Amino acid sequence: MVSVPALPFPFPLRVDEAALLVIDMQRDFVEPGGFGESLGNDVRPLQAIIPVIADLLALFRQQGLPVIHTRECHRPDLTDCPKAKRNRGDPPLRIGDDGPMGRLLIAGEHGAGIVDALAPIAGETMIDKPGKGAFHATPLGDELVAHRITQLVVAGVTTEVCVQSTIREANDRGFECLLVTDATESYFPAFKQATIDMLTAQGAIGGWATSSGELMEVIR
Ligand code: TIU
Repeated sequence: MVSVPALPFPFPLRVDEAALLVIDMQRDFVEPGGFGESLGNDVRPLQAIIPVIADLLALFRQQGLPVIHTRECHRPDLTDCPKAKRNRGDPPLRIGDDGPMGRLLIAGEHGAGIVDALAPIAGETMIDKPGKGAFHATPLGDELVAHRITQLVVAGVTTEVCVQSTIREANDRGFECLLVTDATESYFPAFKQATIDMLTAQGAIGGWATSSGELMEVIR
């Protein structure tokens, strides 16, 4: 066990039981013309975390530690997309509609792919998820148990939507989560901070938070 400086108190990292979980770093959320922009968001601020996640990926790969990526996406026939999700709000383009990067949030389309700088490499796990939380209707939980992973270092977008949902799902399943604060971003800065505050309050009721610098120094 090694101790990572974190909020609300040091995270007891068990390196042999930890994985890096990179959530939904897809063009659809961080590039113009995708799902995130169709919801009315300025997606550009999210691009700032790409180099930070690239550094985390490089270190985990160099150390031979497991890496898991997720993509929020749906089958082309939308059978795994609830009407309540697709019909929400009044966006110009909905899930499955044609956009400049292909059909929004549809598996296999360019927009649903991971940004080039963070592309998975051979041996890394990819979880396609129809929900916000990465455990809902996916094999993630079974994969973690099979590989004896008990701790998740969490990065990706967006902090208060898919990242927070996933951390809460993980927490209820007995996994310990360390959120890397400069490796996650939201379209709403106040929501990012509120998420960090909510998760780490009450003695890490949802999990811990640290910076990439502090984490990487300990792992190195
Ligand atoms: N809209 C928003 O903030 N997020 C999502 O729809 N999905 C994820 O967070 N991945």
